[in-house]
Order: sequence, then C-alpha cells, then structure tokens
Amino acid sequence: LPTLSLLYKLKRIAAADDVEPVYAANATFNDKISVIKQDITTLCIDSIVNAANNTLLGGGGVDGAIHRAAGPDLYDECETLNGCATGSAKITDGYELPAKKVIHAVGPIYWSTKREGKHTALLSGCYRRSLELATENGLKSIAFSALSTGVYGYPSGEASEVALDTVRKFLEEGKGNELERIVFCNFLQKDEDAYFKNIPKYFPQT
Ligand code: AR6
Repeated sequence: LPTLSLLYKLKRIAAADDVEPVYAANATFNDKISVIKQDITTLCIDSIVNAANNTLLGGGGVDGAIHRAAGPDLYDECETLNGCATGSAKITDGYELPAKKVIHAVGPIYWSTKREGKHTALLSGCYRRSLELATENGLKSIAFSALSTGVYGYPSGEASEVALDTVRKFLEEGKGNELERIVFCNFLQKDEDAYFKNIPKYFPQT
C-alpha cells in the first residue's frame, strides 16, 4: 500500500492555500499512513476495523460484508461479547478473512448524537479504542473503514477530520510507536475525496 509520503508525490493532495495545518509535518508519522479505496474484506493486514452496531451481531454495509467473508465462526465469537457501547470497540479473530483480527467499533448515529453534542467524542472514541486494542494485542497494522459514514449518516468530511485528528493525537502521545501502518480504507469516492482534502491539515507534507 502506498504511504502518505508516496501519495504526496503521486497525487496533488489539496491546495496549499485550501487548508491550514494544525500539526507540524512529521515524516515518521506520514510514513505510517495510507489512504485507499478498496473492499476492506480483501486486505491482508493484522487488523481491520468494522463499523458495527451495539449488538455486535452483524448487519448491513461493511458489517455484513465482513461477517460474510469471515464465516459463521465470527458470529459465534461475537455472541460471547455481550455487545459494545457506542464510541467503543471490541476485538475478535478474523477467521476466514485475510486479516488476522477484526476490531468491531460502534460509531454514533449522526443526527441523534449531534442533538446531544456527543457525536464528535463518540466517533473519536471509536478510533482511539481501536488503536488501543491494536497496540494492546501487539498488532502492527490496522485498516479503518469509514465508521458511521454509511447508514449512520455522519458526513464524510466531518468524519474524516475526527478520524485524522484522533489518529494524529494518538501518535503524538507516543502511544502508536509499535504501529507500522494505519490505513484509512474507503469504499466510496466521496469518502476518499474527504480524506485527500483533509489530510494536509493533520499530516502535512514535510
Ligand atoms: N469495505 C470497506 N468499506 C465499506 C464496505 C467494504 N466492503 N462496504 C461498505 N463500506 P456502514 P455505519 C463503507 O453503513 O454508517 C450496519 O448495518 C461505506 O461506504 O457500513 O457505521 C451495522 O450493523 C461507508 O463509508 O456503517 C450498523 O447497524 C462505511 O463503510 C450500521 O450499519 C460505513 O458504512 C453502522 O452504520
């Protein structure tokens, strides 16, 4: 997968006058980041992050695709987990997936949580808890689906900023040193576009 440093060379990512960086450029961090548009179930990686719901028992969208590709053993393990709170995540094996582990994150439903002013903290919590689970389990790579941006209605631009900011802070805090690769795996063009627009703010070019 191309790293961010390579993507900067290959593509023109956002106009310099379009965004103000909120962090200083750091080549080490940029070399850990990839942005791709792909079916996440095909990734041969240590962990993929599923956009699950509170039951952790499957559903539509990326959740359905992951359960179909992983096979019935994934459902059986999920049944033992007693669900998961919104804004948090739990980890399972990957079973028939090429990914070793699946991290099931429960993103917020945008409009209802926005009314309470909790949408940003809940989405950020999903990214942070997923990163913690990856490092606690000795995993070196993680690929995030665009959590909450499907049926849960979180706008792609806003969601990408929460994701990028949370990952950047985690790395700045020195908590992600063991993580070699963090992938933002998009399925739709609008989500990939949102990442390419916002990346220079959080991971500026050196
Ligand atoms: N690979 C990567 N990304 C995908 C794939 C795939 N195979 N399929 C869809 N996406 P959604 P949510 C993208 O709706 O909004 C489920 O029923 C999709 O384009 O899957 O968090 C759960 O059980 C979008 O960008 O999740 C919950 O009930 C992103 O994945 C509910 O949906 C997330 O869209 C969760 O809603």
